[in-house]
Amino acid sequence: ERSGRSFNFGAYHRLETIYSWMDTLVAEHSTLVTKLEIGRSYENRPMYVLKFSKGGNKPAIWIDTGIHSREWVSQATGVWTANKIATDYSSDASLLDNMDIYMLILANPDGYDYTHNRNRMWRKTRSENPGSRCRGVDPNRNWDAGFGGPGSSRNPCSDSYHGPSAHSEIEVKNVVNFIKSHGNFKSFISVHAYSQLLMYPYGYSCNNAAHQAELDAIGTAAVEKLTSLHGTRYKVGSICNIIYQASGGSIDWSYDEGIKYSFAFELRDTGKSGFLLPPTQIIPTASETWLALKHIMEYVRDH
Ligand code: ING
Ligand code: ZN
Repeated sequence: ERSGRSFNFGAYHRLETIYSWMDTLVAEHSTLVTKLEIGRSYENRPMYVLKFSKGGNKPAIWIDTGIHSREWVSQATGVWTANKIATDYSSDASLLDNMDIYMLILANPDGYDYTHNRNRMWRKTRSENPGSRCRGVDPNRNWDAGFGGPGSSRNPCSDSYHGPSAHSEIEVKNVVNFIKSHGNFKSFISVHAYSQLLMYPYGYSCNNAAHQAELDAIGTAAVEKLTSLHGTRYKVGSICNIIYQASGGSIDWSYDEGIKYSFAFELRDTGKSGFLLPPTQIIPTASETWLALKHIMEYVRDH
């Protein structure tokens, strides 16, 4: 009863509902979509990656949503996008003739469950911090890229706590292991909310990345397409220059690993509703974001 046709993409769903929707998606598009478990979370929840592939192991694009649990439009956009890829790209010639797409929709499953059951504003993982009453590490300050530097906190009670060491969080480590063992990712895209930004490295430094001009041009063109749908205005720039200095972020890590096309989105809105974006905005947000994602993915395919 949770088929692609009856699932409500315009609502926020609990973790278990998203897990079971994944199985339906795989069942309905079994020649295109497979579900991989890349590991378990701190609280032992499976971390599922949806692989969209027409066969073989092609150069690949990574998309994660929900690394910060309270940014609900991110996970919801991930669900809509996965369905879009499965339904649009099943039969016709497409991107998937040349590339595979991997989507981690619930990048922080323990946090996501916590935002439904305990605290809607929870951002971090749920790991215990020895010697502190406060739980959790910011999973976007925990990557081995300027780890522990400016824009991250050494206080376990802070929402930007970087953790005891790089990749201390099993949720981060699982992604690192997966990306490294695959070895052929060309693009790494991480989806947050909110602020309406499309960002590229670096966050740990305010110096330009080696490919700054190219990344800026891709981002600017992607955002033009995004805006064309509903008029939503986005800004484009490096993390440090456009939002704030932040060390230990995922796209800085992927970029320094050699994945040139590393981007992070901040979806709607600009603060009116913030993390509590009304569900009526999920489909408009996902639809416009898709135009930007498609632009980046097609560029990556052609370069
Ligand atoms: N913003 C991001 C954060 O982690 C960011 C901004 C993105 C920083 C990518 C570093 C790298 O603070 C939100 N809303 O979480
Ligand atoms: Zn975030």
